[in-house]
Amino acid sequence: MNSRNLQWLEAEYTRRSFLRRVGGAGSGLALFGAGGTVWAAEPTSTTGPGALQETPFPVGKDVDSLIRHSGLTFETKRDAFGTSTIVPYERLFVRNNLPTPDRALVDDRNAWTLSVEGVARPGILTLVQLKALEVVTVATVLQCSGNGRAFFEHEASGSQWGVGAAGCVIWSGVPVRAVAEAFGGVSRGARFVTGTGGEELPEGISPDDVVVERSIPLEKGLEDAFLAWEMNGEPLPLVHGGPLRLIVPGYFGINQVKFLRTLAFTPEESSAAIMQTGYRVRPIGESGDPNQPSMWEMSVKSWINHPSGDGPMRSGRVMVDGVAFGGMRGVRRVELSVDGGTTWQDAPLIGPNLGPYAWRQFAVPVTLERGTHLLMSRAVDDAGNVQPADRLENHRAYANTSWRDHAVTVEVE
Ligand SMILES: Nc1nc2c(c(=O)[nH]1)N[C@H]1C(S)=C(S)[C@@H](COP(=O)(O)O)O[C@H]1N2
Ligand SMILES: [Mo]
Repeated sequence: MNSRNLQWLEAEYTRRSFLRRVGGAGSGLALFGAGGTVWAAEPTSTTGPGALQETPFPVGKDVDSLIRHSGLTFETKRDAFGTSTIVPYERLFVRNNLPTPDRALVDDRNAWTLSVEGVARPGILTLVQLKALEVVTVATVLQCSGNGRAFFEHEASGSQWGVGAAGCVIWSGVPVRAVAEAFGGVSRGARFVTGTGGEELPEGISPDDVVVERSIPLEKGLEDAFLAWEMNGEPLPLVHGGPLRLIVPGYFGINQVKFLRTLAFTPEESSAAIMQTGYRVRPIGESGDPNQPSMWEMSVKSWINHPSGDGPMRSGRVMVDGVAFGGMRGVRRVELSVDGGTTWQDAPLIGPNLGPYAWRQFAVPVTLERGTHLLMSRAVDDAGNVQPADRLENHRAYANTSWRDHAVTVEVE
């Protein structure tokens, strides 16, 4: 089997949660059987005006700030990012390939164990022990590979994310390098750092078909990847991978393995489907192949958050704001167009610079007269790379950075 299983799982989950909601056959059905990790066991948020009793938003999420694509995928609305750089837990997007593990996972965080392989002396460390090794605090953009998929035209399967499968978050954790050193150093021949998620896997399917296991180049892993237990000042929430998660600054979301159980220094990339054939950039209609580019490094991108284009506006002065990031490097500047990309003006960066992996926000006041306006932003990274006008067409609709696609249409009355 191949990575199609992941889509099957999501579709199957959505079907079953629907059956559960309407109380028909399959009511209360556990996707993975007894003792399994069942989304149905996840407490749901039912407060707030937009809350629906039967919509399983992860606990504590602000239902008015999120778009629910499925029981496993929640997107931040364009107008819910605000202008203070960090996206709080309540508004941060969620993307799970598998059902979120049971809350029991975070009952005793410090007892969580991490198995370390491909080092001189393989072994296990508890979270308490990891916390005593070394600590770094880093702000990064967490972004799903499929963010911007909704703007592709070939009807790629998967969540139809607009701009909101992304957020800027501050993490604390221990460098991968320090963990390797604690076990006597990386084994000879290792070329990758491979992280394995801690979800319970369904029976009767080969683990490789469903496990969330990803590899990144060893140099990157030793340079600045780390294992995080804290997010935005709080113990890492369960839906975001608590108790422990791999963070690879500047890389796409899929590499940020949640519920990290194993950290291995390996000679080859993981044999998991999501590494071998999934998360590969490939021409439309072609199947996944290990020779195609893997979804690793992100590149320069920006978009406008306000005005969001939802509903008509009054004519006059309006503050246009949005976010910009370089992916693997900082942002040099951002430009704004209010005439569909014909002319551009400078969009000053506001707020703190939290390092090359964080996003910057920009804000520029403009005056909009009555009529229809097409607004867009275009960022340039520290190396001079310019955000492109057009997306790279690809089968899975990944890595959309097109400034045209991310434009907002504003009706002014
Ligand atoms: N263990 C595990 N890690 C995972 C996933 C998952 O399903 N399981 N999803 C990945 C994907 S595709 C993305 S985009 C990010 C989403 O992170 P978030 O849910 O914290 O926003 O986590 C990644 N890490
Ligand atoms: Mo993702």
